[in-house]
Formats: sequence, structure tokens, C-alpha cells
Amino acid sequence: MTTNGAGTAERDAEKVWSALDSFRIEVPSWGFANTGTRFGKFVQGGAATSTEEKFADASQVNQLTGASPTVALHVLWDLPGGKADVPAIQALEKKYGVKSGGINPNLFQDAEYKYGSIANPSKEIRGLALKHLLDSVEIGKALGSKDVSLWIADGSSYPGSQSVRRRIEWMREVLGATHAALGPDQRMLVEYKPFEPYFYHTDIADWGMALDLARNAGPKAKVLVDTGHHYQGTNIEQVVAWLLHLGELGGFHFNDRKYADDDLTLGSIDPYQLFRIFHEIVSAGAKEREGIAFMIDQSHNLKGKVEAMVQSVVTAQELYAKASLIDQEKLVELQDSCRLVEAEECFRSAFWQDVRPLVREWRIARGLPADPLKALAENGYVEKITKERGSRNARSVSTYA
Ligand code: PSV
Ligand code: MN
Repeated sequence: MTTNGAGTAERDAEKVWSALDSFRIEVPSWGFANTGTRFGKFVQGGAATSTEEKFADASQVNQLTGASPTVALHVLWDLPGGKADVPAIQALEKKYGVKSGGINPNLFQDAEYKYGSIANPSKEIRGLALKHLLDSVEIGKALGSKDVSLWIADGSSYPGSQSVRRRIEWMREVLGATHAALGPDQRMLVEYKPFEPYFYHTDIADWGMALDLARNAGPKAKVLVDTGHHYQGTNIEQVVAWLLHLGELGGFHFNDRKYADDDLTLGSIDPYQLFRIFHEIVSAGAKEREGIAFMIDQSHNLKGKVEAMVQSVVTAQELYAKASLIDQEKLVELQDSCRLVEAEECFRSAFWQDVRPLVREWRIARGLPADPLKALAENGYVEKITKERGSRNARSVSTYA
């Protein structure tokens, strides 16, 4: 940190360093595996082909950024048969120095779930879904992961083809039973999404529905905001402000998008939006912020997977650092006296400030590479994994796993 006298520069450095010291963002195991679009899969030579390789990639991102010590696991993609081989996962955690993060049950890919999982009209299929959720809770307990993160893909594609109302009751029952199984340190996060894979109604379409289901399930259930899961024009930071106010914000899946749930790298389309979201978090204060899980949920089809993840974490660090620079006291004063342009400029000037030199200083002081993307380009990791995994990927056919 520069020490040439107290003043704005000194205060900015302190704010940025303290923000970065506390900033953690989880990476998704599936972001390192082969993915595609609805129309095809684009295989990458260096994509992870096993849970071990996903841990290795997550570890590489953490070593370069110092901000991602946990990796989210997707049950069916990472834990064969939907069961955790706990010693094996613990061995990977030790070997690669990253821990298991959020446990993501998978209630959307098996044929049984064609007409839904926890909202399926069939009691038997709802029972299967509940069993999978309970297995996921047990996996979380065994691995010491705090969050079981639920995305319920259920919905219908044609008006009249399903009863929206009866499905609410069915979901309540299953989510309540899942909550009852949570351990004392566990939480369950309820994610919402307005469309896809169904195109008429989604059973948990927005934050209001997620909030109601979470509250009904119990106090350890909170709402998860995936930034890609809103209609165009939704004021996401306002949703965040409300959930913070209600004490119901459990966490985020960060990504960016231009059109729908595009899963683009964080901040690539609208960095100002993420800055505004971070402002809500930073301005809420330490207590309200506590426990909010920051996670990335992206799928990189075109960019190299490890590069894209490093780019996302670095962008998150920079935008969080920018949000920490807002002069909160001054902003409140300007807001309260309705000095609109000055208030907006106070807010915006933090966004426009180039924090990269300060972030760079922080990285060096913490023993991290000054420029993580450059370090990745130079350290040979991508070439190594491309060579090692190339032949396995050439044979790869399945999506995600
Ligand atoms: C669904 O679009 C989602 O956002 C959920 O979080 C899934 O778990 C994830 O993406 C991976 O497909
Ligand atoms: Mn998500």
C-alpha cells in the first residue's frame, strides 16, 4: 500500500484492500467441463473430464486469484450415482487445496422428471425427487458444505396442461421435508428462473415465489439470485435490496447476459449492473452481508474454461473493489437532501475509478500474481491440461459431465 501521507489515495487503498481481503467467490465444477448449446456441444481439449480435474482447475483459479477457495458440486455430474465417496472427495480437497462448496441436486436431467420433479403430479416421482434432495442434504453434511442449492426446473409449456396452484402445494410439501433434514449448520437456497426448460410457466419463476417457498420450508431456507434468471429490464439490485431488507438473501449465481440466461462471463455485457448489485451488498453493512454466498454459474463454450473463470473472478474482485470505494456517508447525505446529480456522480465516480493499480498492489502484497490472466497464459497450465485431457475429450459425448 502506498504510504505517502493520509488522504483520499490512502483511504481508497484501505477500502480496496479490506474489501479484497474479505471477498470470496465460489466457482462451479460444471464451468470447467464440456458444454454446448441446445444445438450442439463444443468440445475443448482442456475441459475437465472428471471430478478430480474439476478440483485441479478450481485450484488453479484460486492460486491465481486468491478468492475462490471453494468449488460448487453438481450431484449427478460430480458424484457418481448421486452418492459422495466422502474419503475420495476429501482427498481431492487436500490434494488441491480447495474445499467442496454448494451441493447442487439435479432434478432436471433424468427421464422421470419430464413433467417435473417436486411439482410432478405423480406422488411417486415427487417421492423420488425428495429422496434425491435428502441424499444431497446428507452429502452436504458429510462434506461439511453449508449450502444445498436448489434449482427446480419444473414447469409446463402449454396453458391449461398443468395446475399451477396444485403444484404449489406439492412443492411446499417436498421442500418442507427437505428443510427438516438439514443439519444445524446447513442451509438450503431456493433459486428461481422465469423460463427454460419449460416455456409457459415455471413453478418457481421469480423471487416472490422463491421467498414464499423458502419461508414456508423454514428459517434455514433462503433465496438465491441467479443474475441470468430475470426478464429483461428487471431491476435486479432492487430485488437484492429487498431480500437484504427481509434477511432472506442466501446467495448469488453470478453470470452475465445480453438476451436470456446466456451464462456469459461475469461483467462482460453490463459491468455497471454488477457494480450496482455489489453496492447494495456493501452498503447493507457487515451484519446483513454475513453468510451471503457469492457463486459463479457460467458455461464457457467458446472461451477457454480456466481463462474464462479467472477472468470472471478478477472482474468480480475489481467491481467489488469499486463498490467499496463509494463514499457511503456522503451518498446518504446527498440522497437525503435530494441533490440528485451530485448523488449520482458520487455513486458513478466509484464505478469509473480505475481500481486496477490498487488491486494489483493488493495481489502482490498477498503473494499472488500481479496479473492473474497473464500468469495463467505464462505458467503452462492450459497447455498441460490440453495435452493430458485431449484424447479423453476427443471421445467425449455427454453434456456437462
Ligand atoms: C439453471 O439455469 C442454473 O442456473 C442452475 O443453477 C443449475 O444448477 C445451473 O444453471 C447449471 O445448469
Ligand atoms: Mn444458477
